[in-house]
Amino acid sequence: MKIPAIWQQGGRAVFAILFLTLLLDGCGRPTGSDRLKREYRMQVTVGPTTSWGLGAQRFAQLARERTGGRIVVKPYFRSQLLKGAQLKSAQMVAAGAIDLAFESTINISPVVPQMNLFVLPFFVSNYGNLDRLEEGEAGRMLFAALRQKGLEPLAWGENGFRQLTNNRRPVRNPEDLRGLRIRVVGSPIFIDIFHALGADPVNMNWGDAVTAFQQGTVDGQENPVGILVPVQIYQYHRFATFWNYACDPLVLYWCKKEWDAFPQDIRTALRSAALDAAAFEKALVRVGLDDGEALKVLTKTFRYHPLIPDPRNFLAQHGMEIIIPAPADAERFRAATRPVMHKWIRVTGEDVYAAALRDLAAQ
Ligand code: X2X
Repeated sequence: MKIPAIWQQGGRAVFAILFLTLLLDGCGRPTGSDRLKREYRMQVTVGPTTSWGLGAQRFAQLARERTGGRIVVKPYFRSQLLKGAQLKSAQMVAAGAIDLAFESTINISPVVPQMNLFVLPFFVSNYGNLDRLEEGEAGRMLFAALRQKGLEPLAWGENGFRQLTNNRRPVRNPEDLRGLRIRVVGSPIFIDIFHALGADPVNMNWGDAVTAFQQGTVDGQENPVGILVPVQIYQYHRFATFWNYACDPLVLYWCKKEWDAFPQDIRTALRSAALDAAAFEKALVRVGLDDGEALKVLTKTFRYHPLIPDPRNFLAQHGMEIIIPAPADAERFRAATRPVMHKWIRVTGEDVYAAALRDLAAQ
């Protein structure tokens, strides 16, 4: 039988376009007979062996188990889906180009400026405060702000308190920081903080940062131990200042349009998977740095025995000098960054800041 020419050419093209449209359809319009995608792509900024990366893998595993294999989440590490541009993740997930992310609040802050709350210099400073903010009115406001931008938050995770390391000298006070070239993330509050402290900040993506440490093009950096231990920061830097100057929660969030289209049973299963994976991940990053609660949670609830129960000691054993600033020096760091604090409260939102103060006061 002779196939009409129109069907052979134009028809085939239309067919191909239809097929591609179905295949490439963005967030919120799943493909396939059960309207679910074969794979949901998750953006993760760092590598798989960090606590953050382990949390992402645990979520993928629990998501598969609790949905009976219907939801397959694949983590893409080191901002691979963004070609390294970590600050673009919230924008890409909101647009549906990426399904979900396990992401630092710092990297969300270009889309949700309220997230700067946690990096107001020397504001949060301990786990009790951090928990009060996440569980309190401020946390609810931040999750509402995410929803407004098209992102459905499932759980708070944690990168941790950010600590300073460098290869020049022990940093105990603002004078010691003077002139040090410090790699910071590309969010502008970090440039402001390190300028105020007299350092010479340079911003770059995390992927480039690791190369910069290796090549010694920067003197130092600031990141939590859940990242610093796996990247073996002691190979590049001799001094570590534990000053809890900024905190860095993670949020596991999904493209809201896609999320809203899931059946209720899937949403329930995924939310419980996210909460459990995040609780595990939080305990991992806190172990050895809190009052002992994290180790209890890991061993009792998750039956998991961390390889490195005391990360500060581990860094010291690998040749690092650990510095904990004396209270008077800590106060001088705080005083030097006070103008930055005032400027960035306005960017964060006076309302969120006021809610945070109420959360902290409600002991
Ligand atoms: O870039 C960083 O320093 C990192 C990995 O901590 C974040 O994603 C904010």
